[in-house]
Amino acid sequence: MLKGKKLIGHRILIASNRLPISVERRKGKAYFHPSVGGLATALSSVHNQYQWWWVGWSGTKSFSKKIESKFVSEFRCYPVFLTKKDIEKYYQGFCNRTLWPLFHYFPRITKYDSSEWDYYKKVNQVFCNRIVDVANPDDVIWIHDYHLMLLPSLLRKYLPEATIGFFLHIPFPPFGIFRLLPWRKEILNGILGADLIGFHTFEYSNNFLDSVLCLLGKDHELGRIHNENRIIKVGVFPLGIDFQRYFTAGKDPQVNSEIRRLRNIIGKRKVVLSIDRLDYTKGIPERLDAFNTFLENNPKWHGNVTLALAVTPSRVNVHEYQLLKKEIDELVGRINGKYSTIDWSPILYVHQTLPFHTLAALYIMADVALVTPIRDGMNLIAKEYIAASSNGLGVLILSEMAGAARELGEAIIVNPNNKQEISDALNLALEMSTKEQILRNTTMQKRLRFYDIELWTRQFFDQLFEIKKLQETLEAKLIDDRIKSKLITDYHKNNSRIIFLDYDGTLVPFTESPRKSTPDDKLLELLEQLAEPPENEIVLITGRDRSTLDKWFRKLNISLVGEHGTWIKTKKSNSWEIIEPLQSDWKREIRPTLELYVDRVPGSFIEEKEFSIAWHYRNVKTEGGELQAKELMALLTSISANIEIGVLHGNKVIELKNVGINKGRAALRFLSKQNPQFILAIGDDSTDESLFQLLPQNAYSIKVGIESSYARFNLTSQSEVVPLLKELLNVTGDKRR
Ligand code: GDG
Repeated sequence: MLKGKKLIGHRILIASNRLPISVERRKGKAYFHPSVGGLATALSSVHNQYQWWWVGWSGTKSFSKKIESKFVSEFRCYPVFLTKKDIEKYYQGFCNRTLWPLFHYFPRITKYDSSEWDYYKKVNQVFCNRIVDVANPDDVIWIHDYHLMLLPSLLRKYLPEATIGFFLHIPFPPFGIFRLLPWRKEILNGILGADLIGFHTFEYSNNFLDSVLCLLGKDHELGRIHNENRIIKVGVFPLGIDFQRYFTAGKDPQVNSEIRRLRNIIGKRKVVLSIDRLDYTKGIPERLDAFNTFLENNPKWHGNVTLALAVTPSRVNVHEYQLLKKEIDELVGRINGKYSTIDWSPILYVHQTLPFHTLAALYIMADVALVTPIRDGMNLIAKEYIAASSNGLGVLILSEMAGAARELGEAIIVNPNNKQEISDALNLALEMSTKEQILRNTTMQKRLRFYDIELWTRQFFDQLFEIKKLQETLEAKLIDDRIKSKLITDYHKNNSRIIFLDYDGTLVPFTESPRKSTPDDKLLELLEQLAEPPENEIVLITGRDRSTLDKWFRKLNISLVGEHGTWIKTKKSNSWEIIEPLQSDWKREIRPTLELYVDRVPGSFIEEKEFSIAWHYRNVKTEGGELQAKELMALLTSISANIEIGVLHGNKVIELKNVGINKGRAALRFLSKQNPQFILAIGDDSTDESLFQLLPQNAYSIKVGIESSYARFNLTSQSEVVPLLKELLNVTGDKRR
């Protein structure tokens, strides 16, 4: 396993649907050429800098050993072979007819076909097998995009220690849309096999985290999720470009001669540029409609402006794309038919993949770039256009629905469905002063130059290694036999001991209702045995109210702390004492809000204690519980802003209590009086952190669950707590063991 080390010297295995190189056979000869597309273009510039290897579909179902070895030796690519049926069902089917529209917020055209889903699973397994075949133990595996969302977890089964990153290039839809997918949980669990999961924007990562919470019940802390005994991280990495490549393109003689050639065709007219892959998410018909509105409203521009419309062929075998192509052809024909004169056509239209020098020439020439996708993960065209403007001229009109709009705020931002707004933006852009153009563009360029593709890659790997390191740290904190035997020896060696034990989630598992978590005889007996040696002080420190604690534990010779540190009853005093005089009238104001949520969320209920009040939603059957909890949390935080009340989001419960009251403070009462030589504290909840935090270095503080904590050690699960306590007793030679 790669242990928190740097990238250099490690192979990086990139897995993506397509290899960056395709092979084509013509007249018995094989021709290799680079693939066009966001990911291939973006990574090609850094591909050669590291020890990068690529695993992906080769474009065919097989080819000769000779070609395969050329792929490996010359291009560092391991081809994956897929059959015609695989491509039809997995790629054209599940990827393009299900995931692509759904993830781009087009649920109405999304198809759900279980046989296509079966192929999606199959192909992900094919990729997995190929990677398992070629991966070295120290390789870093970087999986890209929606075609391979099951791959992280599949790989994790075969390579449990592997370092795996996953990046999604398209949007992740809001929970309300994602939940429509019949295989939603499988997809989430598939992605969660990665150590680091990256998205272009906060919106997408929040959508993903919402879905993980609502569908799998897993919450996050600063993007960190606890998944199957591993901490993993969700982060935001807006994809950058190879800035210098575009910024210096104007110096290339081939680009310059292309500019001259195009100028001859277009003349002195202003150029509005539109370049996209042929896709309904890119909003091409809507853009043409808006251009029509612009011509309608602005006769002064007739004959003076040309829309250079380049549509790159894509998914040519998919019916919807063929229909879209037809629609665009017709719209262009209609607009040109309506406005053309003998020496001017408003739209110059090409449907082909342009060579780089033509693309760069168009970027440099264009007075305006009209980039108005209906929904787009990022959109690199917008960034490339700005980067190519070495003289600072040109105006970008950008859809607010593109991820790139988060970074390119100096562009004219528009709603892609608002024809009038786009028409006005065109007017504004065509008349913008050069001074303002330069001001806007240089600001954006500064950002793009800094946050380029290299930094993007580096930041992704830095965070990947960071989370790996955290996993190692937590692994090292896991109580193993060595730590356990030291704990037992220390317990045995010292003759003044204090043991703090949380109750729910620590001594007993969570149940549907707090009332059902009654301690059984075995647990009571264990506590009694622990409390028996006179040198032991056992403190049960919990969020429970004092009457419940009395009912369950009054016969035991132990101290009790209730309501997270509000009430203390020491074994000597035998009466409850409040930690400080507290107010409780605020509960009257808060209760109606909680009652509203009890009405709204079936299965939730209120638990009221003397100085705290809690809303439980453990029994809520629908996924909505977590969303409602989030909403309630936000509401309560704002309601309680001006009163001395803290709002805590615990395990399936939201609890309000007086500020400054916590388990740590209550524990101090015991520690300051007794000065024990041996301290043990075990708890599973965020409320236990205040206790862990104040304990001395040599104390045994144990967090139940593999999560970051102030505790020195971790136990994997609640079921290990009672056995650990029993082991302590066994060594002391307790007579009733
Ligand atoms: C996905 C997401 C996200 C395009 N036409 C030609 C050509 N291109 C190059 C461009 C650019 C890339 O292809 C297209 O980038 P987009 O960002 O528009 O991306 P998608 O292909 O839709 O890809 C997208 C991207 O992944 C990256 O994460 O931004 O949101 O959908 O680099 O320059 N290049 C050449 N000729 C063309 O005709 N040479």
